Amino acid sequence: MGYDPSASRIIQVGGSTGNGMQFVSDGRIGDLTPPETGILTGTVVDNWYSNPVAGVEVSVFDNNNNPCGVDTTDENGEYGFTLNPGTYSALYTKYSYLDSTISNIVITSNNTTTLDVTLTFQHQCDYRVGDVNGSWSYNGLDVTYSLAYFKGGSQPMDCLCECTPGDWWYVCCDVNGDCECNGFDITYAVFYLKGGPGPIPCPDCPPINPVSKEKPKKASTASNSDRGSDNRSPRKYAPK
Ligand SMILES: [Ca+2]
Ligand SMILES: [Ca+2]
Repeated sequence: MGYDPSASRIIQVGGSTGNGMQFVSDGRIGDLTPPETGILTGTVVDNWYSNPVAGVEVSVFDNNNNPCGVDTTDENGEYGFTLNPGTYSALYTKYSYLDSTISNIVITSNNTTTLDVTLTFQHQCDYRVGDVNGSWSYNGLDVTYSLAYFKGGSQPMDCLCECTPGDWWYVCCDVNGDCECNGFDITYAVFYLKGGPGPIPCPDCPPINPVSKEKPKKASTASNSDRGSDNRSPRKYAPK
């Protein structure tokens, strides 16, 4: 295509001749046409603290419910897709959170659609209050076990769980209901064994199945993959 002084729509400088005269494009040149896609991006936060949630699986589906892609939120809770123009839905899933589906997401070419999502946290702590030795009952042996733990012995069994968003600790160790695992629980337990008040769960994460007679085959504790990239040491479990 040569230089056309009558061109009414000068969109893009397409090149240059040796004499300094520039070619112009009328917009029909394929490699200058922007890609016909749009961006879907956003941040996922929890409903407790509005903190970013990492490790959320985001799945996008088209109008016919065909999967169009999967992304996982990063440490900033961010995700993103490049999509053809159209209408989509997105499903957000993570262990310890309720699934969320957003429909009628409209993607237009060369535009970014931002979709920030708040996921509702729902803890999955299945345990017996005070049962730190994994026997599925609470008695003096648990107090002995806790004492040994505080002196460097084995950790409480089967009850490391995410009580509130991002906060993993041994919830079965807390018997005085203050959402901490420490020596006060030993004191409380000794009073209990002498006829004092019974064990109280942390109100943030009482056992999800308090009447079950049997210990769950797979304890409530999430697998490492469920925990995603959160490798922080569990808080609130160290003796004080
Ligand atoms: Ca026990
Ligand atoms: Ca406590």
